[in-house]
Amino acid sequence: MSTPASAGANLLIKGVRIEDGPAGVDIRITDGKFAEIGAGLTPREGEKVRDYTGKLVLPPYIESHVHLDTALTSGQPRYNESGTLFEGIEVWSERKQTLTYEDVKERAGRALRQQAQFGIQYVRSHVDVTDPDLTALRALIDLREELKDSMTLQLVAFPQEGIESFPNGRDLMRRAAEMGVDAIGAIPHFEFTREYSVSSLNFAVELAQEYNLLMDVHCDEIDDEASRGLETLATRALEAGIGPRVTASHTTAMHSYNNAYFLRLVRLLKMSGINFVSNPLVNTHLQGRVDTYPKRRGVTRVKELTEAGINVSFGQDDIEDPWNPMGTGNLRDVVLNGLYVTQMMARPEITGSYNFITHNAARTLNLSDYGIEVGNTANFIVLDAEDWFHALSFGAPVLANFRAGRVLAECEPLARRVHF
Ligand code: 17E
Ligand code: FE2
Repeated sequence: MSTPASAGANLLIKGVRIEDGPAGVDIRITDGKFAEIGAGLTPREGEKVRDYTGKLVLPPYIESHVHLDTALTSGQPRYNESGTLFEGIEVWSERKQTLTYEDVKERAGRALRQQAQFGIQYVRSHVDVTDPDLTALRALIDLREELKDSMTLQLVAFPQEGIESFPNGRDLMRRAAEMGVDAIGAIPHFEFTREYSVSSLNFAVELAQEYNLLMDVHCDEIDDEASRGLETLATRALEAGIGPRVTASHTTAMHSYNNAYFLRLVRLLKMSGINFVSNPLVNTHLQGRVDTYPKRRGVTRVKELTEAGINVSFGQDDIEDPWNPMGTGNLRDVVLNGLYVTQMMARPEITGSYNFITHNAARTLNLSDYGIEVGNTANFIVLDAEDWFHALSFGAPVLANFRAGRVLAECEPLARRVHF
């Protein structure tokens, strides 16, 4: 009798280090769940064994911020010449005119498989809903269902061209909520006026509460130090008591805030309990574009937020689209760039940095059943390195990406030879 695809495997993993724990640990997986973790476990009958002696095991990577509807469209119909966020939005608006259901599904499916190769299993994708036909959303809702045994996809109703500033913007957001998104978005810095910025956030918070959805707002993604969407979002989240279910993405204006304002703000941010996603790779590319010299880096204050005990994760944002000509989905590039640009280069900051794309991101996504613990579903990755420091520094490949004990994606170790 053949086993159904969703049935979990029985497997013994030998000789690994789990996160920053000791080396030489074995992991027993029974019916697709972590059953036993310890040294010197012996194989049972019917159990497959994989010897990964000396390798690193982590929980799967989580992509906490990407735009799958725009992925793999770079150059269509033209390239973003200026490298600004705003030209990217114009280019995408042109590409949107030719969007089809099949087109979105094919590109997003390709991007997701690329992500799986790099050790990702959970993806939060923003989906542009400023489209009267909601084409991308229909495609991604179907893809979320079709791939659910392999990848966990969260969808955010993202009003790229505004809620108050786009024709029928509120209605489109409401239709998206009805269709079954996981989270409500907003884009306060792109609305025509401050009044619209505030009212769009009020509307988004009310909609999220009405449909009991998470929130993830593109918030203050601009080098304007006067962009103040974040304080409104955090205040509404605090007052509604939904902070841990709310995320502020990008918040690049925080880079330019004066320190006195930031000091006042950080108290509110802590009280609210909201999460942050920084996209350091893409925002170092998009921000500072109207500066001469010095050019601002435009990355939010990850170090200070982290030190204040606020949850921050890292995202890729874009895979070959109008906002990033490059980008593979490989989060290692994002973490490496993020550490350098935020100057989080002290030893514990480097060795703990996998949290930006694992546990911190799990908190942002409000995931349960995540992590290498007895009783959880056996989702994990194996890296060709002895520990995270070396995995990050050398860009170690993900040898295998396991979901419920089954291999989703794998590759051979790199064979390097030096001839001197
Ligand atoms: N749209 C937006 O408003 N900001 C971004 N960084 C991307 C799309 C990628
Ligand atoms: Fe984004």
